[in-house]
Amino acid sequence: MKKPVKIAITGAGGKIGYSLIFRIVSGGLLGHDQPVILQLVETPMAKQRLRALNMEIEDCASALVHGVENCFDLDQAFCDCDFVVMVGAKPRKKGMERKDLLGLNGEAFRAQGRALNRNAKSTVKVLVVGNPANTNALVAAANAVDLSPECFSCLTRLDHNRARALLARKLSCATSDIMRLSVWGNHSSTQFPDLSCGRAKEQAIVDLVSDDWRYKDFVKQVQQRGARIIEASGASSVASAAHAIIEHMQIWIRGSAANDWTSMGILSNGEYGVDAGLFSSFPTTVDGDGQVRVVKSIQLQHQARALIDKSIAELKKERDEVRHLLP
Ligand code: NAX
Repeated sequence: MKKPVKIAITGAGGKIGYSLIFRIVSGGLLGHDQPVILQLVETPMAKQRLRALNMEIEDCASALVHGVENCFDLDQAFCDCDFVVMVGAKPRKKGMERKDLLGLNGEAFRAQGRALNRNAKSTVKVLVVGNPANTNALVAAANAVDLSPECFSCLTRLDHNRARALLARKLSCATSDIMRLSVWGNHSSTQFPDLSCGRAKEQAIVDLVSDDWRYKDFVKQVQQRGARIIEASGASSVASAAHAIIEHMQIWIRGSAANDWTSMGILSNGEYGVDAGLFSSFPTTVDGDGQVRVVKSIQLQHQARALIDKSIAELKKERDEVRHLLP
């Protein structure tokens, strides 16, 4: 057996936490030979829920679980962590503006970024899921002043998977036949799912669909998939989000598949004209050693450029609203 690794999950007592944790417990994230120590991070209000979760984890009798700690203190939560999945975030309540939510969650992510800085390993991989995920990632990474921003990413793999599944259905092929999709910008309804380099069974997807479908129906359906789920179930995606978290982390740890890429929210260094310093989704590849790289040389048509610019404008606005939380 290998040495256990420490994984902290914020918002562990919530819905995504419940879907995610048991996949980790059963080896679905790091493999069946990798023991884990789980740091379950929550607000004190969720104490009772964590107690129930602890009993259920224990009742799995998993040989992989070498420890479970309930953490209400951030220094304890992130001490020597190898991986952190930041799911915990407050939902938008009635009467609250998006700006209020940005500020409220931004403060929590500032405290978490500072605590990561004090306690986590310098090699830690931190995935931000809680919304607004890109801007929360920006706040956490900026406040973890001694950690490399490359330690941070935010989740857009769910949007990537939604785009893949939609195309597989449209083109009557398997999702594994669909490759090289890109999600650009914010994890919000302005995101731009892009199939311009996409391949389906070795054919260029642009040759299989009309431009009208590509820039209107496809984009809209992916952008609004989350809202459709809320309409149908009354809550945002849970199991598909947990699945996307697992895939995002596995790709980040083991590398992306040869000839394919993924979508990840990462710190922009100005690639494709995205303002440096924003956390934006890009098409990315990951080396076997976990090094994330933005896919280069994609030719953006003017429609694509306009859609990306719209999402980046939203990210800039969000950044301006949390500027007081940035060091
Ligand atoms: P839940 O409301 O079920 O769970 C959230 C949990 O976080 C609660 O238990 C709460 O007590 C805890 N929490 C809140 N603030 C915290 C803090 N400062 N520290 C620690 N814990 C804290 O929501 P759930 O359905 O699990 O969704 C969690 C977040 O994921 C939401 O912000 C949601 O919008 C976001 N999502 C992001 C996705 C993405 O692709 N980036 C997709 C799925 C999901 O919509």
